[in-house]
Amino acid sequence: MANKFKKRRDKILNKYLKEKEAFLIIGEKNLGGKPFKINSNILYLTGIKEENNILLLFKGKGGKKKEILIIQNKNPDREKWEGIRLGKEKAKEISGIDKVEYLKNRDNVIAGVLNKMETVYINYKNESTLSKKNNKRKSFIRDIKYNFPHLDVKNSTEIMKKLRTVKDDSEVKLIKKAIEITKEALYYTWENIEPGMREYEVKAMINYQIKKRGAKIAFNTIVAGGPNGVILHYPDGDRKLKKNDLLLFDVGARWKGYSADISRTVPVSGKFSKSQKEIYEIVLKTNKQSIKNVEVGKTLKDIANEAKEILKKGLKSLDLIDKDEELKKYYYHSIGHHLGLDTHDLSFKSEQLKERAVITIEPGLYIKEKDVGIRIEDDVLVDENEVVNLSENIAKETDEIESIMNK
Ligand SMILES: [Mn+2]
Repeated sequence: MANKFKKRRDKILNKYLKEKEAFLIIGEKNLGGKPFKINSNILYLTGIKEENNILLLFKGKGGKKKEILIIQNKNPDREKWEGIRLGKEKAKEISGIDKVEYLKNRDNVIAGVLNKMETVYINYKNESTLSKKNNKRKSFIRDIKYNFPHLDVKNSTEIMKKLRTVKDDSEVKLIKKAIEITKEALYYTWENIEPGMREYEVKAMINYQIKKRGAKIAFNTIVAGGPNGVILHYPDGDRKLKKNDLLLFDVGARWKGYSADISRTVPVSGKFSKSQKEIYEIVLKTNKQSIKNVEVGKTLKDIANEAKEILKKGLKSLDLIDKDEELKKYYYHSIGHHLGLDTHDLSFKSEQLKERAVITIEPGLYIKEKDVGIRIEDDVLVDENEVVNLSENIAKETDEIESIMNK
């Protein structure tokens, strides 16, 4: 079996690099307070989960394809504190890259290649973002620009987006597994919710169910009861759940790097009230129709506009709005995003969907006066000639949810 990471690198080498062009990805910790997560581009291209690694792909004279991976030095003293480092042999085995070097030789290795190149693609946006915050990656990129002034420096992100918005089979399989674990965690939690519990208890319960299954938490789980459901990124809460509350979950397991992203809204009592159900059905209808509306060639914006029409109609039928413009009072986010190694995966917002894209569809309604916040989110594969709802097995009909909760 050909190494899938090698296949991905080959795409870059074959399709995007000309003679004397190099492609350089610098991995680093995700800064800015987020939980530790490996640079997803490095992971995508090498399968290696260590931080600070550097991948260098290039075409030498005559278009000869070459790859070098630079990894953390073995360091027995540091390893006592931080854990075992991969080392060359393991790195070769996982990535399928024959030439692996240690970071201590970084400058020589890179100079040896870049001196012979004319163009280098690097992961940075532009000059102004480079001067903003300082970190290892940015100072390294500045050094490259300074030390190799002959190079034409281009942004590698466009190439990565093109690759990553089209999922291969192994990626879809991992997303499916992440969805399956998310489903099991949701169902366990629904069966065990009781009025009087605090939001944080429910959150701990669902996160534990995910971790228990060997997965990671893809993003900060949202568990928002009653009036808190209208806050889109509701942070950790301690509301004591009331019998008549709706409870909104936005949750995803991460399996081998790949994220699920699922939202469901359930009644704490195990039974939707009549008025909750009326609003729920509008969101559900929008969710289902929007999934049907997904197709190759459309943009997420097209799908969002179609969704808005359904939401408006529904709200009018319940006399919650009179005019179209009033929709934004009750619905104030986009319809979805690409999903993959990042929960909000690399993508072009305005680009037409391609075959094998995986996106979320997540309409909602947030009616403050009624203490009602509802979002129903599924993960969808845009496959050849059809749309596959990867999370179709996670209950979203009101009677299905009620029967799970009353088990
Ligand atoms: Mn989402």
